[in-house]
Amino acid sequence: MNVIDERLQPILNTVLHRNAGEPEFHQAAREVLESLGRVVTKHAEYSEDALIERICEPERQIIFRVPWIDDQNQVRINRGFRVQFNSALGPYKGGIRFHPSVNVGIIKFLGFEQTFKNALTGMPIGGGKGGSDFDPKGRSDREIMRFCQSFMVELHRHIGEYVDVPAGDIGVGAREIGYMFGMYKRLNNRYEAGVLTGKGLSYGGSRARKEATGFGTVYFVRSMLARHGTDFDGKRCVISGSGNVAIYAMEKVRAFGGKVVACSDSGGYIVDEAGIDLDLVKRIKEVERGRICDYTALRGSGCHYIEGGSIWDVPCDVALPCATQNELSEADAKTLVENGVMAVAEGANMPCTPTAVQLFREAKVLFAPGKAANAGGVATSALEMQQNASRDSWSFQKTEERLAEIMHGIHEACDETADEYGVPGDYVTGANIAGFIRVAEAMRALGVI
Ligand code: NDP
Ligand code: 2IT
Repeated sequence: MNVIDERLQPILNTVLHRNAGEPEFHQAAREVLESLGRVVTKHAEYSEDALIERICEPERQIIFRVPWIDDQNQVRINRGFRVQFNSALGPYKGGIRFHPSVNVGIIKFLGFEQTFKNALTGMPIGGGKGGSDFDPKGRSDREIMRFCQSFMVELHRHIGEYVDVPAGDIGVGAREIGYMFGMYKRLNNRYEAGVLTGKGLSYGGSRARKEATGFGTVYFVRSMLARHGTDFDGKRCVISGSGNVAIYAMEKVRAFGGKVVACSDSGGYIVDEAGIDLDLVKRIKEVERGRICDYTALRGSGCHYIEGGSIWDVPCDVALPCATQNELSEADAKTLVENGVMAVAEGANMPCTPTAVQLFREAKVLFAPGKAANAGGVATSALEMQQNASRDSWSFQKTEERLAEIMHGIHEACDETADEYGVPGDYVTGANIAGFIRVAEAMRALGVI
């Protein structure tokens, strides 16, 4: 575990005390604070006026009841959240997660990470996150619609194009965004396209938004590999998850000449040495909303499914955890290192445990933290806002070119910041410091609010 600067320890103590029982938020705050010792040494002004304490405290936290009626006519109750973390750089911006594990601590960690991630994109967006402990698995389309509508009946009071702009995350894609946008439009009686991003293309969505997070992660890895004199050509890749981020990461790895040999869902993982058949994964996950275990029967011979277990047992050159927080443990990191992994990039938010990250660092594995590597999704959301505000619609090519530029810019910012602060090659410290400085500069200008 890294040591934390003695000037920052009291701030972490306050976070731990004030947010008792929220381990994911503690973990995210500790990681950022561990990076900031070097900054307060060089720039005493950033620790004035309790700026760092303020950055660790969400501006607003909203918790609400979400009643809905299932297909058996039973009333169900879930809990909804929106944590509006920091609006120094722009309206709060961040996804909505529907998963039974959601609680206020998880949404807080995601909103905190989002603040620095959004700053790294260089776009005018603050940080926020929302969600519900609603479990969409096995729910009919009508149930999903009624849930999304009820969720928005409360959420609509707190969001807006200039206030807070939600998008998707785990369990929330274009279908859910469509139902939420429909209810928002009805309640407000205005076509405010820029209130949500990740919309479908038929009603104001951006081309390349669906692909953006996965594509962006792979663009980031390409820059990281190039910086170290190599590329994706012929590399074996393992990508966890088989949702939005994982699918489009697989697509881009393949386009860059790499071979994806394994992917997963929460039930287990598949290994296909010939290379994962992406069209089949898309059919199973995007069309049939099925399980990854269905892959083997549909694909025929040459592949196998392992129920449970760890996908990180599969040897690879590049590992991209794209499922959920803390899915890659210290033991997994050890296995990856023993199997010769060269680069690891977090497509998901905080998928590697702190001890796993430490192990990668010690083994000199190239490691890209989520707030840098997966920022392509939210960056393209900001491009969607830009298109909505100008009543325009860009081509796929133009949007993807902007995404590629932004990802390259994030890579350069992390790399140069790491050099400047005396930790060359440390993308974690580079990302934390570069993101922090952008937020801190704006907060200083805006006074104590
Ligand atoms: P999806 O819901 O599309 O896919 C999530 C995938 O991860 C599924 O394969 C799911 O399996 C698996 N998964 C989810 N929770 C768990 C769990 N507790 N244990 C094991 N597997 C799990 O979500 P996304 O692809 O959008 O999101 C994946 C990650 O990327 C998240 O960390 C998210 O915060 C992050 N992210 C997403 C962005 C976006 O634009 N969507 C942008 C930046 C980051 P199963 O179906 O079995 O649950
Ligand atoms: O974690 C994330 O960056 C997202 N879920 C995307 C947020 C967004 O507003 O597009």
